[in-house]
Amino acid sequence: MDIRSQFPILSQSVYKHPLVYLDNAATTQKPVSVIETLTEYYKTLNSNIHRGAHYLAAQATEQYESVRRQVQKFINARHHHEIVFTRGTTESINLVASSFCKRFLKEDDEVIVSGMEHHSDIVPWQLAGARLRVIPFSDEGVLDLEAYKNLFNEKTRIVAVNHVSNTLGTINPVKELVEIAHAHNVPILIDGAQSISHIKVDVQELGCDFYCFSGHKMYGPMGVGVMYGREELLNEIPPYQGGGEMIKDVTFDLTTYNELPFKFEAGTPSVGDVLGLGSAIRFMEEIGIEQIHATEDDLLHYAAEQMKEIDGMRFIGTAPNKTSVISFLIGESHPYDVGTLLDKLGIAVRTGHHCTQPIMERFGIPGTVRASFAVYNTREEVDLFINALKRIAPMLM
Ligand code: C6P
Repeated sequence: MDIRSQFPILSQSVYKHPLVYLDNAATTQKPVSVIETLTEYYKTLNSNIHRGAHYLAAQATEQYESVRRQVQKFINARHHHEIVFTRGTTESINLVASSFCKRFLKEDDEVIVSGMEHHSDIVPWQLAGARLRVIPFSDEGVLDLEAYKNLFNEKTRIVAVNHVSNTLGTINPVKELVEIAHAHNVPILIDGAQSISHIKVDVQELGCDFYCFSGHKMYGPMGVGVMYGREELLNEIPPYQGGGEMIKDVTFDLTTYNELPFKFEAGTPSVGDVLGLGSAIRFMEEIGIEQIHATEDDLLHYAAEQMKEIDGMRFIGTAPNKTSVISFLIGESHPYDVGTLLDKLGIAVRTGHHCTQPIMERFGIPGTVRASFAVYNTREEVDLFINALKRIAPMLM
């Protein structure tokens, strides 16, 4: 497959420079197949699912449910009803935090998170009333597992950590984190927003209890995400939102809830986006996750090696096991200035705290510049990025 030609958005110029899109950790671009799935859905299939007694509704329902099975296979979940569609990682974690804590959290109970969590894996637990205990990490961006073991006590209710840090790129040792949590009889949620498009995810292999991710970071549409949960736990926790579809019977005195996964899918879902997610999975499977990882890893090392040679370059996050994310600063210059100058040369990166303010506090910095690669990026684009950095670095020192 000619990967590049699948992404029409990439062949444009900005400020008279070819666009070099290196903001893939924020969102990936969409291949033609995903775009066509969305337009075809609205041209030929649009209808409300699980309800209508007509042809279109039946077709849309069948396709929506077939994507659930596709996701089940993609992450190797045991049952298709363990796959809940949400609007994205943020909603998935809010769902678990709210429902799990309603069922299991008592006053003064604790949730263990890591110091490198996205705000989406911090704030929902705080909203649910938990006290947070935090796993520290080294200057390279590696979690301190000994410190982690010492955070458990009789008040620990759940652990919530990311698989990959969006700011540091670190791939965390999820299997080990799961084993340690389970040795303490504590369940564990994994935020997979930054792993799902880069490395193989097998939820049974990992042994985690919840796994959350977004479609838009894996070549799919915005507005759709997944919350995987182990059947036993999903049966134990209450619904998140009330409304249509999530009920069995409603009276003014008592409501009973639908079976899994519908108990957690209140209201009309984003059907077209779910179908688009199915297309995105097909796109990834056609290339193969190993090939995706190999391409991105090559770009990561090719870029990092050349960046090292630039005066004033400071890397934030140098763990040995990383995905294709490079966070950096040039001397004492503000990340926003670097990002703005790169933008004027056609290079799209993200600047700021990346919704991980505790990481910035840990390093005593205002933010970073972040370049992140996807499977459609090329060495030629890295060359343009490096040339741009070489041009702007002297202006900032
Ligand atoms: N990180 C970034 O530029 P949503 O917005 O719901 O799709 O994903 C939230 C989220 C949760 N966890 C991690 C590790 C993430 O990286 C993100 C989203 C984007 O890094 C936008 S802030």
